[in-house]
Amino acid sequence: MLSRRAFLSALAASSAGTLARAQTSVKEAPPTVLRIERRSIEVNGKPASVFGVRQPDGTFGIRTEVGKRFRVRLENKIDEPSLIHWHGLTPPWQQDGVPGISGPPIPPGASADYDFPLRFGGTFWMHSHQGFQEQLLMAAPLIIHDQRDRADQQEVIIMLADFSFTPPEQIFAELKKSGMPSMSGAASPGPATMKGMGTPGTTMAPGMAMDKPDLNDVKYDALLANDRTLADPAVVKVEPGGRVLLRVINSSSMSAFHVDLGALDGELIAVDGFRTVPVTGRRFPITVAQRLDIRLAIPRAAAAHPVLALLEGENKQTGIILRAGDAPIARISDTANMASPALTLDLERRLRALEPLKPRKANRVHTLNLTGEMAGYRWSLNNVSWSKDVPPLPLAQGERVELIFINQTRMPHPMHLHGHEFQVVEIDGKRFAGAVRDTVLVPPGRRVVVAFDANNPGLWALHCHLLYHLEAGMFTTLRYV
Ligand SMILES: [Cu+2]
Repeated sequence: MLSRRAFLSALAASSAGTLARAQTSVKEAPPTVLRIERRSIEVNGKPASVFGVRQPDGTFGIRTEVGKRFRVRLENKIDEPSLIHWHGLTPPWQQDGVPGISGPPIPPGASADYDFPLRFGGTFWMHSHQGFQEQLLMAAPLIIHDQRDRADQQEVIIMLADFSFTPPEQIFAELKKSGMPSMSGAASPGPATMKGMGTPGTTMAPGMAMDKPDLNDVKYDALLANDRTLADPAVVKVEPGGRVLLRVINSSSMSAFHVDLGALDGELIAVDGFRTVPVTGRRFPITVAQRLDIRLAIPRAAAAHPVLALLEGENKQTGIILRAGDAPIARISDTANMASPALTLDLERRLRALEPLKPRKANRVHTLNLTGEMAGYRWSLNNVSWSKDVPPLPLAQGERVELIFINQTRMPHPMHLHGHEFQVVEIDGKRFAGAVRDTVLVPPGRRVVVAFDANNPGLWALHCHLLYHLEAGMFTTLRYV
């Protein structure tokens, strides 16, 4: 039997769609075509060449339904190899879209086919896992509708991103050169605050008092919400008195935000696609790669309701405007009056999964110390920077596995496991049945434990989702058959 890997690479190497067609019953609709493309946007009044993942009719990403199969033909229309990861989904491992782990990248002009069942609904996304393509906005929504969607509810997607006119290779080179690149932001430490910063082997006891965390390695030229800044924000018409479901996706390479609903109360109903006991509030944290589903009741009066995203630790912001009726739209500055605080685990501690994992003792526990230093920009797990020679973490099918993340650095790290949803079960020694999700924030000095069921055998990536940390080696794999 042709392995899936061989199957995908055969498709990638030739233009043959024949294999896929042979597997497809005549009655099935053709697969959704997604194209990896170059496109132009305008940022701060200047043209920018970025990437996109779009259907032939221009739709970004995919909206589909739970219970359907994810049947996609991905076409590479750019002049370099690429591969797309379906973030948060649980495909067979060969279709997970991580070059060198799941399979080879798609060469320019070639395509690859995907076909697997969609087990659950929610807000997901897709992004390149190849090189630094994600920094050039190679990301798109992946929405799986389910019973949460109501006919009387308008869906509004907000894709957050960070943007720089500096090529990402140069950003990375400068980070590696000094650990404090010239594009380093206001919150970046001067030499006086560099002391003790994550020297090799430095350990910090979980929960110990931390100095100000080190945030925002990269100073960006703009923060985007649906490709726009607040100078010319996306304006979405909403019904006065109507209901809105915000699907917020943080597709940033490096930037975490506080989502700020202004005067509106929001009801958080899901994180990373998975339902939680609803939490009402006006401000919700979202680190890199996470998603928030927030229900809003729009007041009856005509008004413009900004939904802002405040960069953690700084006074930069982006956002969109929900416009109810013919309300005038006031210009909102991309600079807030004051810097926002760093993200904390206060919300994470309160979140409770609506459908938690069955309580069960872990069969296997892996401890992952998040390690590294700004100097030389070396990032690692258990002091090992990723290379092909690093053996995968072992586990076995059917096991309940717990991953203990202990952040020994001064930077927050959003940790993402591929191919499985996990549940947050402990923060700093306190057990609880927290949110089911796929990416969890581990702030400096903190200890976070997640649990998952080993029910999707294969070779899977496990990494920090900050793009330049991942590229610098804060990445590993796990494998079981
Ligand atoms: Cu990191």
